Amino acid sequence: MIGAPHRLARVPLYTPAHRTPAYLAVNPLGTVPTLVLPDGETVTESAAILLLLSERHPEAGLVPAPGSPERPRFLRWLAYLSATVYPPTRRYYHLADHVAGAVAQAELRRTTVAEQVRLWVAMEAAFDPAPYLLGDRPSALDLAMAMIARLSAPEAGFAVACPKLAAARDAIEAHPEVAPVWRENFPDSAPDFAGDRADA
Ligand SMILES: N[C@@H](CCC(=O)N[C@@H](CS)C(=O)NCC(=O)O)C(=O)O
Repeated sequence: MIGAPHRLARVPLYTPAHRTPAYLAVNPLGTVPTLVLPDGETVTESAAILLLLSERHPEAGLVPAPGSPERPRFLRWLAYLSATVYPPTRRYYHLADHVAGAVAQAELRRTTVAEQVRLWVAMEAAFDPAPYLLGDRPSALDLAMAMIARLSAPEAGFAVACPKLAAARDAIEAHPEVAPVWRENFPDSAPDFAGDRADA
């Protein structure tokens, strides 16, 4: 959406190529995304990457300008997604990092899914997308929300619990500049994806 020149290096997660010494030297946690700037500075944390890229390319209009009426809402919910929704989203895929044993992990899975639903429902109540979260223009908030929504536990039934957010997610995923990227990274993001069903 910004159109700036870049080189994309794919880090296939959950494969032997994941957590190689070479990648851990760039990002010690081995997570994605990581942005390496032309001067060699490394930036992790998706919210920081979105803010930095938007700051360096204001012409893309992906972040409401300081002082604009949309700015507080944008900052609040970007931080919410990053600091509050992302942790249980990631935990769901790493239960064994938190507790040992099948019984404890099943219980943690259940409470993690319930937490995800509670957090999404709170965000759902705060938005009336038209069609994007902040109105008729897409913003970095849509990208952050759609990305984390796609990673939500299938049992959380995101689209059923949060139809307004799901509509905004569908709008940004259909954006002509986003759709090809999404298809490549989230091949299951078709409308009939099982993750959209509460009973999945
Ligand atoms: N706080 C980080 C979280 C990044 C994160 O957890 N990324 C996931 C993929 S979306 C990941 O790398 N998972 C693989 C792993 O944790 O090993 C951010 O906001 O960018």
